[in-house]
Amino acid sequence: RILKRQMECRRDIDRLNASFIEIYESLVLPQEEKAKQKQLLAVLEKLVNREWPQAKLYLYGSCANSFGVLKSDIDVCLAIEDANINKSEVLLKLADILQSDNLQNVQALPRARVPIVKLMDPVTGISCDICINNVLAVVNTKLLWDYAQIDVRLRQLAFIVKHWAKSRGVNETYQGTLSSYAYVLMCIHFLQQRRPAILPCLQEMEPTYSVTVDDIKCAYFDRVEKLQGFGSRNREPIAQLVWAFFNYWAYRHDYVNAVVSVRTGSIISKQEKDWTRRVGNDRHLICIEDPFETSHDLGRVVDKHTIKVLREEFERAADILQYDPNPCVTLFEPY
Ligand code: 3AT
Ligand code: MG
Repeated sequence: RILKRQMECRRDIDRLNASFIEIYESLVLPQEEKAKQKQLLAVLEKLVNREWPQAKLYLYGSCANSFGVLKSDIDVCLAIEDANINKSEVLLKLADILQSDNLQNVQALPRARVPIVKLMDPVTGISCDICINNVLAVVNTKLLWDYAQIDVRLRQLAFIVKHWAKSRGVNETYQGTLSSYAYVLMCIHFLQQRRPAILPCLQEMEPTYSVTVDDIKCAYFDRVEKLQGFGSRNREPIAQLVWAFFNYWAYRHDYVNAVVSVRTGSIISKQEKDWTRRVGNDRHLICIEDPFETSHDLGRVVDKHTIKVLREEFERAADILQYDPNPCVTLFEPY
């Protein structure tokens, strides 16, 4: 009887694994979408360089960190080296330039937390946000991209977690839940912590890439092609990792004391970061350290109401994966 039960279990995991891989593949951005993004970037570059010949445009966020799902907007950073520029003026000028071309819905938001110009390109149908000199975001985009090259299970896990978070309405920073960037960092950290580890800690290795941005030194090992197969001693399939990820955030994470840190590849203490009490609006109820801007807690948007929502969602997901006969459907049910 025991053997029969074990074989059934095995079959269940195999089936669940196949379903998760299918979901992952359905979310991955097709090549032709990427080509369209490049095409739009080239159009924008031409327009921008007429006004600012030295300026450069960079893609960042999910269109460049390899965690982009179908139908994401693209994030563009306009980098102007001149230290004397006034960001709001540049933003308004940029909106003017774009408006006079045939781009649609051009809108400058100079007072947003990250000031941007929004637009829609009618040729490709792509919407786009352009910010100015947000170079740190370009660098953290590269870090995420580099991690994704090491083991395919990172992308699989992160796509499933992002898809879950969007379906369940817990991917809205302005409503007090977490950003996609925060979820990807949680996935990287989780895979750094598996035993055997599936991902290394790139910032603890001999740096091969180093830049200083806004007085922050960003350095890490970026020859990731040398790390192919790093996680191969760990043979956990994606279904098991998804289950363990939600189980960790539902029942095992120490919300009182622990900070998740991709920079060190470990858990560090709130005490050490002085994140033990509320300062202004930062409550530090779930702590995720930014890998470069280490004073920045990506969980600071979470308040005493939304922490409950989040934890209930983690528990719901963990319980579904444990007990539900058809978890791949229930997990992503709209809230
Ligand atoms: P979506 O597919 O658009 O949901 P994304 O990876 O593009 O995911 P966001 O649109 O939330 O994520 O953010 C765009 C990029 O901006 C991702 C990251 O490089 C940077 N970023 C976002 N939030 C922060 C933050 N709080 N601190 C530093 N960088 C951030
Ligand atoms: Mg984005």
